[in-house]
Amino acid sequence: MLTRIDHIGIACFDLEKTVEFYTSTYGFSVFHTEVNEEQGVREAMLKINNTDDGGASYLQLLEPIREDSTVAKWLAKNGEGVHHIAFGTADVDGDAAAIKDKGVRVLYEEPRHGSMGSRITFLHPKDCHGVLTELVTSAAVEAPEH
Ligand code: CMX
Ligand code: CO
Repeated sequence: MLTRIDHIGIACFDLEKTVEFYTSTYGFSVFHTEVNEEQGVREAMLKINNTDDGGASYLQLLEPIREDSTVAKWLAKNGEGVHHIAFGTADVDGDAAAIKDKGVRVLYEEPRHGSMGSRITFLHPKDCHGVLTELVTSAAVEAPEH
């Protein structure tokens, strides 16, 4: 079951400048930073609020680290902006399988490594009314069977 907005992914050209905007304009603070080699990004997670499922909602600011990263390709085409939304679940495997059964393309056969030890997968934007959609099981709210 999808129980929270886990994060909104925002693609940017310059992570430090974008972090500076979000911290000085809104008063948000950086909760975590990480390089995800597999996804081809470096990122800052800004925590907005905790959620009643034991998780939290974040902004995920993303800067590509390679020219062939999906985010670099997207920035070249669109410029900076909202890149994806992510829903949180205690069971990314089960929810991804159920959504696949409804005819939506799930991009990974097995969930991959995401921020802060989470497990993530993506749904194709063309099957989601133009929205690249991520499913996340955070380490904090992982179901006991996984
Ligand atoms: N949101 C909405 N639509 C998108 C999109 C996005 N973020 N990215 C691509 N599209 C659309 C394109 O506009 C294009 O549509 P048209 O054919 O109408 O022009 C279509 O999807 C194909 O796009 P493309 O530019 O040819 O890109 P690819 O097919 O090579 O890749 C996708 C698209 C979704 C498969 C790829 O971006 C992907 O695998 N994404 C998942 C991984 C990811 O985004 N990682 C970074 C974030 C990591 C994290 O959150 O931790
Ligand atoms: Co994300």
